[in-house]
Amino acid sequence: MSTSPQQEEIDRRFMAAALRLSRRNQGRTSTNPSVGTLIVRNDGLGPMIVGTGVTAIGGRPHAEAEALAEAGDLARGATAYVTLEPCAHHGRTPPCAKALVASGVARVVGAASDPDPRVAGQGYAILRKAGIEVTEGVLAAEAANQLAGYLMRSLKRRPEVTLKMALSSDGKIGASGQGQVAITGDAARREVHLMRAEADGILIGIGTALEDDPELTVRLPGLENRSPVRIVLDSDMRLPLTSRLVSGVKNVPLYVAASLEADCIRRAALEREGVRLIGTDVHDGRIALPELLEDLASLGMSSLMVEGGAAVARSFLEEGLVDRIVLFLGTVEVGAQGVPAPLDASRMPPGFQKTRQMRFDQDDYVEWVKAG
Ligand code: AOF
Ligand code: ZN
Repeated sequence: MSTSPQQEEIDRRFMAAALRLSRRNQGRTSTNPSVGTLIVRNDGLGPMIVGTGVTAIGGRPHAEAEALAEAGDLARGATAYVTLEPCAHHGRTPPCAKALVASGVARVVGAASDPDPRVAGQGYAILRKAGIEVTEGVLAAEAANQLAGYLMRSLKRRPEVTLKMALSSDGKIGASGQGQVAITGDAARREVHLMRAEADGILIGIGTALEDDPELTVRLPGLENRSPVRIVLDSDMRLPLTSRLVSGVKNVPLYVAASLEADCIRRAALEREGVRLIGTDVHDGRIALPELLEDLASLGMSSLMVEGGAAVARSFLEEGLVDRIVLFLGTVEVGAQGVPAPLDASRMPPGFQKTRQMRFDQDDYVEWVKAG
């Protein structure tokens, strides 16, 4: 059945709302994606939302179950907007496709297809077989962006990697020997914390850990409990037991990725503090990143933010392991003692496309995403 241009517009509007809703639990549902569902009725007075759902913290119940429970009998004859194809498998919860059929919805509008082999088209097929009208692919690109971590982990067995950097007006990312240098303002800092809240992990190198002694937590009012797992690349396990990263381990998990041959006494000391070790291969003093990413994916991480420093950023870029680059361009000048950024803000790396540009007070924000 073909959809009228007016209906297509309505579909895009509600799918955009479902995608916004799905952000609520982004970073808290792994290994499940955070999905949004709206149940919308139109009884002649214009469309009305009668049920909303988002994948629950921890991944279950799924979004559809929540939205259908809220809609109750009002779901009969309604349209369901789902940001991901409804599941078709009996997992820890019954299949959402069957719950949609049982609810009596007349139409399902989906954004992304689910690559999970237990679903992979079968969710939509169950709906169609039951006589439900299905429209797929509405706001597919936006959904792919929103679900990028889940899709990357499902298809490539690694988390989606966002490289985030703050660059001074003279192209520096900090200054050696001076600890943390404020390059951007408060509004940009808050955006970074929001990005952290939506990620599953934040990664830095030992150089940054020693230089800045960061906490790498989310410190936004109301989102303090949304800090993702922290990971330090530290092949020789030099991270001090007195660092803020180690001190905060009771509240937010900390992983140290270290050489399999690193000192076992240091290892025991870190583990006693509650730090978790990931043994990695090291080639020429560098941790083997593809293997590490695979390990992080098997620990359940779908999205990873790489926050510093220059050497780590360069390694991820050189190995083609960056999917998204977020640059905050500050107005501060750092000067000659500064550490040069591993890339030029005026030159987008080949293979990337600009997807967003924003402003946070005096600071510019640019987002580049790997094409394809
Ligand atoms: C949905 N709605 O809200 C989500 C879905 O371990 P399980 O049983 O929870 O299944 C995990 C799979 O469920 C996951 O790989 C993906 O295919 C799907 N996620 N599906 O219908 C949702 N989060
Ligand atoms: Zn489901």
